Amino acid sequence: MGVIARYRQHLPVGPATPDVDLGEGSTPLVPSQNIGRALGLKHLYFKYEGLNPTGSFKDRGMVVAVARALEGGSRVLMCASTGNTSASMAAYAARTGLRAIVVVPSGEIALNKLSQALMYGAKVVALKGNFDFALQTVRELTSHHQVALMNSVNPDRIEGQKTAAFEIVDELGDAPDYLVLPVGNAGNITAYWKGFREYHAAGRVSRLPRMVGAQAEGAAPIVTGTPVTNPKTVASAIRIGNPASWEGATSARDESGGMIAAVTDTEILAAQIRLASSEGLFAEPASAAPLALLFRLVRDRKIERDSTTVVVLTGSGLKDPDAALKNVEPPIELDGDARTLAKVLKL
Ligand code: AN7
Repeated sequence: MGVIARYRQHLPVGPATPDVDLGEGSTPLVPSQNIGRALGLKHLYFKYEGLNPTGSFKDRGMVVAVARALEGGSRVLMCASTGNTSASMAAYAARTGLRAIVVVPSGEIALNKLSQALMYGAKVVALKGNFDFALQTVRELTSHHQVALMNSVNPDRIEGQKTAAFEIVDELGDAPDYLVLPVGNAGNITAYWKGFREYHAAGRVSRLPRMVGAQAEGAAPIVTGTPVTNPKTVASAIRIGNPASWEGATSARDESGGMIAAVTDTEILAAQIRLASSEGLFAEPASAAPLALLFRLVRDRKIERDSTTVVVLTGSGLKDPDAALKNVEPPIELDGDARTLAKVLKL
């Protein structure tokens, strides 16, 4: 069952909305086995969004936005993307027979994300410039042509993405104390906050979580309070200098008593390896940013031991193996038999 069927009564869909479904959502909320204990946190969970059909959380919002675009008679979909949005949009367009055009910053997106968009049959334009320029260009074009804009400035995207907050509550029985997630274009933090508030208004939770957002130091406009002209980080998914949902992010932060802070690329890559090698969870660099921030908050004693914390792992590590492989030992090259193998392994 996809998110539309599971949360229909909370979404802007009606009897005339087409049934679009790739089985997105219902991702595992994995209790930490090792990191929580090492940090002294009793209730640490990972929301493993990399298990969505195209490997990131984007599918939750995309399924709703594509269903609504179909309902409204759109034939052509377009987005700017650091990779995951384009992969997701291309998949749902393929599924529904719509044309997909994706605009990505040339040379700036992970190869596996690009291969997804191409395999799903999208027309891919690698535009010179960064993501912010790509988004500006796509917004301008879609305002003059019969092409549906599928970035998270499309409110249907936010509606679908809020279902992740519902799932966490439905599983834990209440909202967590802290929800920690990466912030790029800031649609997701906006969506989670909306989801928690809606469940609160419906009496489904007794409290609201503190929303904690992580940006990369070289791409931290919300932390510094000014757009970044030339954003830089290893986490290409959140290499964004002027987030479209800036205000949604600061509202979520301020209304929840949370924070948005920056972590360095070194911290991100260290958190990514630790997550993979001590929990068996491989997430892309952007998804490791919130874990890196959590390490720092625990060190600074900003999180209580008995609090419930959920870290959102927004995308699969398989999306961008190149970024990860720079930090692990390469395979042992061997030309030999069982005896030499045993010797090399010191068994
Ligand atoms: C893995 O695909 O912006 O703050 O164009 O792919 O809601 O933007 C991706 C963003 C976090 C940030 N983690 O979420 C795109 C794009 C991963 C991501 C984010 C992205 P937002």
